[in-house]
Amino acid sequence: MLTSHLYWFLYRRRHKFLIFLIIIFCILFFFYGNDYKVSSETKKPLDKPKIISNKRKIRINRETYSTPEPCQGCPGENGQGVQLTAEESKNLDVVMKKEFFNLRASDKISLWRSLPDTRDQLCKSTEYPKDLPTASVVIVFKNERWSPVLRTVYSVLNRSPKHLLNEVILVDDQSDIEEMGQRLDDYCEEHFGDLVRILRAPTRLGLIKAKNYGAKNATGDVVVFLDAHCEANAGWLEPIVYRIQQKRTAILCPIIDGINSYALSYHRGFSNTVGTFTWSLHFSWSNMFSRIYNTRKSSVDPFPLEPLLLRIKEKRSAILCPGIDMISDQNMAYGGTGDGSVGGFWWSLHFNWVPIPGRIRNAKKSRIDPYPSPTMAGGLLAAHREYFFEIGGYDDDMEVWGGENLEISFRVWMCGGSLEFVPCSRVGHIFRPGHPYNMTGEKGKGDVHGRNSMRLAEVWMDDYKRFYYMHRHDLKGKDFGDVESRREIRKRLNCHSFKWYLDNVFPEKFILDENVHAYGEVRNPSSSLCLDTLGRDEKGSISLSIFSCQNGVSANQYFSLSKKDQLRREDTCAVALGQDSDTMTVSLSPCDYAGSNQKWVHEKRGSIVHYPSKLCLDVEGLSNNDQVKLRKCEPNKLSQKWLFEHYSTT
Ligand code: LR7
Ligand code: MN
Repeated sequence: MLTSHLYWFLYRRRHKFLIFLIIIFCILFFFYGNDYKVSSETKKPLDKPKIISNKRKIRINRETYSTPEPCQGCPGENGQGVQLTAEESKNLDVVMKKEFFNLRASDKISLWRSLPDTRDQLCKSTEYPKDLPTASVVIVFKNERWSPVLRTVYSVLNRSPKHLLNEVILVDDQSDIEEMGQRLDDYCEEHFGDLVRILRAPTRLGLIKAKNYGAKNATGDVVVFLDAHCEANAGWLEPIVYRIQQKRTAILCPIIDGINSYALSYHRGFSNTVGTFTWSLHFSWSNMFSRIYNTRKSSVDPFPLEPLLLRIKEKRSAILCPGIDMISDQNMAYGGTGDGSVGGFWWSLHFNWVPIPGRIRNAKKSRIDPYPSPTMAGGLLAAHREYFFEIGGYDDDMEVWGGENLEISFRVWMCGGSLEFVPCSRVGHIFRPGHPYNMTGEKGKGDVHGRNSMRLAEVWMDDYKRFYYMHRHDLKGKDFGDVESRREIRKRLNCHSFKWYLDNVFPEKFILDENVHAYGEVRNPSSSLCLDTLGRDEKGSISLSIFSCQNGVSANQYFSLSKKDQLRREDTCAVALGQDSDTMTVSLSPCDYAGSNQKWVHEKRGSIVHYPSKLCLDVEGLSNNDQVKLRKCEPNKLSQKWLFEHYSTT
């Protein structure tokens, strides 16, 4: 029966069989014969990078891997942003809400794209020895998408000298995205062979344990961690491994460039500032608002005069300011503003950027030398692989996200190493306003940052952990797991105290109850109203307000009266606003810019006087959420009496 059918098919319908074969061939060719990526979202073919090594029979290795040609004229080349058509922009908000970056724009850009070289000119002419430590690059990912992940990999493979790149290790932290499974394995096997290894986490590890897992499997001399949505820029690796060759105990961070989450444009630096003003009519710098940042189409040109002239030609009515670089008044060292920050922290144990302290800037011999930073952002760093584990790797009981960056920062400094930023190493990172994965761990009722930070405070911060618990009263007495093995590290390495770290590594950090006249809640006893920030974001200027006293449990009501006579918070100082000589209001502005306006005088249970205006803080007629007033001082007026929670005796 079967054979007679076959006979009929082959001999009677020979021409039809031929057509059938051709159709099968076409289908196969369509799926396998070209190398087009398929957009995960639209399922449409996309631009492909020109992969020269495509379809080789031999397995790719360090010798046989060859860098593809850049995709000339393709969207996003040279780090440009990508404009979507009206059609492509339909329901883009749905994509943005899920991914927190513009996946459609990313999918239009070649997996291997050219970037503007954002390094200082001096870096480009620096020559490094041939014989340097090799690097394993560990990239952990959870629910990251095809195009940003592969663009990260291509950027690393193509911008690292072959003899220095040992391998790239991708750690899949149980992603739920289908294309990142077998398809990724196949793609990497075919295009990268031995150069890229994919490890699949046995359970959801969270990024901290996933980084440990990747590093344990690495074999290079140096381990480099990157997020899975980065682009390594020209010459990024040499200065890092070179510095580690010189100093085995240095942990290094490249300078982070910004990749805009809407347009996927690549920008030099990211913590750019714009000029603003305080209501006291002082000029101040403020971090570039995302509204402005997100509309920039391209990165900054490196030449001083041309961009100004060009822009004036385009727009006669524009008044232009060049970005201001700093020249040290001590040793004339030149430092660009793009690299003008180091890592700091809030006592709530969140990371922040702070301007490079003068002492660090002045100690630089050359503007491209690595320079110390008190902390790091967390994602992009390199360490000697053995040293990384000698000082304790990451805390394997920290869950999902957060805290590990400050933990390793405090630890490396306290235990004899250093943390440094490397100006000649630049890596772009897509800054996303949210996370495409579940942020709740199993322990600590899902507050992973809270619990992780408790662990770090308990092990590394000695008594200074009080400031963390001031912000997180709710965590007092809560379970943070076993930290014995982490305390062991501190003992074994004979590490310094946290006080040593504050004194030596971060003397700029304001300590809320040291070198102060008074601190804590600031109460007007007659009304039981207290000074309060109302929880506003304290990065810029905010008004100083009042609210019913919370009896010391609200960090928003914690103020210090410093020995410099500032009425202040961590980074901001109270200043008076307004021109009226009888009443003024008060705001909190960055301490550095507040000038003499920030001086206050107070006696226990007495008034708080704004020194320059001689006016007194007054709550008369005010209620919850009002901005506090400055009025003419009246010696016995109850609404002008204030009491700090604590007065220092020294
Ligand atoms: O459960 C998870 N498992 C993972 O593998 C959660 C995340 N991840 C992966 C994720 O896919 C990504 O590749 O871990 C990486 C980092 O996660 P992001 O990109 O969502 O984090 P982020 O960029 O918001 O977070 C910063 O802070 C984190 C605190 O734990 C980590 O230290 C991140 O590495 C860090 N990223 C940077 O510092 C990049 C530069 C930011 C600046 C400035
Ligand atoms: Mn990231």
